[in-house]
Amino acid sequence: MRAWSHPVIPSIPGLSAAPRLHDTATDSIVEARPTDVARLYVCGITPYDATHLGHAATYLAFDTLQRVWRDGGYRVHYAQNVTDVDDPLLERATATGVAWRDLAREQTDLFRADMESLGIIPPDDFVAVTDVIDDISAAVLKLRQSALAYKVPTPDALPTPDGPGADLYFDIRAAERQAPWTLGDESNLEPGPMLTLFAERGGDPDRAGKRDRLDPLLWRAARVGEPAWDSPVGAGRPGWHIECSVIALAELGTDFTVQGGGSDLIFPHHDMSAGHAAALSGHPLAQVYSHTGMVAYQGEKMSKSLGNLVLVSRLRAGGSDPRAIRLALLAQHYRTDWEWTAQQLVDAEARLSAWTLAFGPADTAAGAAVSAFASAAAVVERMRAALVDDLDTRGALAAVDEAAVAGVDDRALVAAAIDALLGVKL
Ligand code: 5CA
Ligand code: ZN
Repeated sequence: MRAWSHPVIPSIPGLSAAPRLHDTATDSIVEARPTDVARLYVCGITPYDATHLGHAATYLAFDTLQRVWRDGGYRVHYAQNVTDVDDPLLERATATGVAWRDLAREQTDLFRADMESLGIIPPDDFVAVTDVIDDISAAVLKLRQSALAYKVPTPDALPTPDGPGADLYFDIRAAERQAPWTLGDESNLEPGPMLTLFAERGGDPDRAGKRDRLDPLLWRAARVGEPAWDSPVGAGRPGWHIECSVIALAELGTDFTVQGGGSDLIFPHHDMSAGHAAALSGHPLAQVYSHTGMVAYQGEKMSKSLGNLVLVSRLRAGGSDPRAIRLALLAQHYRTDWEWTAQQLVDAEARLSAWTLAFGPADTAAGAAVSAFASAAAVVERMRAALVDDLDTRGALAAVDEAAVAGVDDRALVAAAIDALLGVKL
């Protein structure tokens, strides 16, 4: 599927080191050093409501990672899915009387426009689940043939030519014996909280007939009034986690450099996607599992289901400069949970003005200090050192803030570094 246009990224003298990133699987800081090309997968949106600042913060974190890799001389291969058929989207479409495909198309278009306005690097492969249903059903069939998928009686499923339709589940215990996976050893997690998270995040621990309460759905058999596709595992549609395993493996192969997303996806989504991928390929899905903190608003995680949203499109329509939105998000550490306030945007606008005055094109900088003497090259190195240190954007911002006060010997170099590394064109 078409993504959105690529920002123009200048190159700057010198090279970043390979970034060090927090890895959720080992809870340690590791070097995300690509062997050849840096291969990145970031879980995409479920397009039933518009892009909010939580989404933007997550995609911006992985945009920053890509900028650091590129600055280090690495090529990047980036893939992202769009969950354009899933329960929350179908429920919203029914509730609002819109055809689910139209809802998905409209919201994906809005997401593209929001990402482009924020200068986010687009994925090379932007893959809608509805475009790869055959690949997903083939993967489910393979799991079934390896005895890692099983049927659960499904009285409300439509009958198939071969008998009653049935949902298919992944057998986590059997899969663990056959191909243990990296991110999750969910048997080590406390069962209570894990069951709660599973139920809150699309799972069905109380479904009768499952072998383990945490076994996730792989394939949902066709029901009256629900979208379904014919397939070798019966008419139906994919479960959630398998889509990301299949798309990531197809586009990036196994053992790719970084699997990313918000921390709300650690369990069960990334755990189960890693499990499916290991079962399908015999290899770990990724080398590093990287997760962003949750952006809150009005005291709760910003989420489409709660409706406490600050939409990127609404801020833009209200006249906010997308560069200021970007700077407001970069002023937070990507791994920390934080709460959005309008003041953060005011502060970011002030920062953007100060930077424009100090480093922007000369005509807007009339009146700025001319006698300045911090080394621009040293500022760039400070920015690089901060960013390779687990994407410390706040450190990079502080380096630029100080230089804006002191003045530098090469304004254009700092402006180019702000553009290349932070994605802000002054
Ligand atoms: N389609 C699935 C992933 S396969 C999904 O989670 N979609 S989503 O639209 O709910 O979220 C898209 C991305 O934004 C995910 O990486 C998610 O972790 C992240 N995200 C969602 N809400 C927030 C938030 N409040 N703060 C930070 N990141 C968020
Ligand atoms: Zn995903």
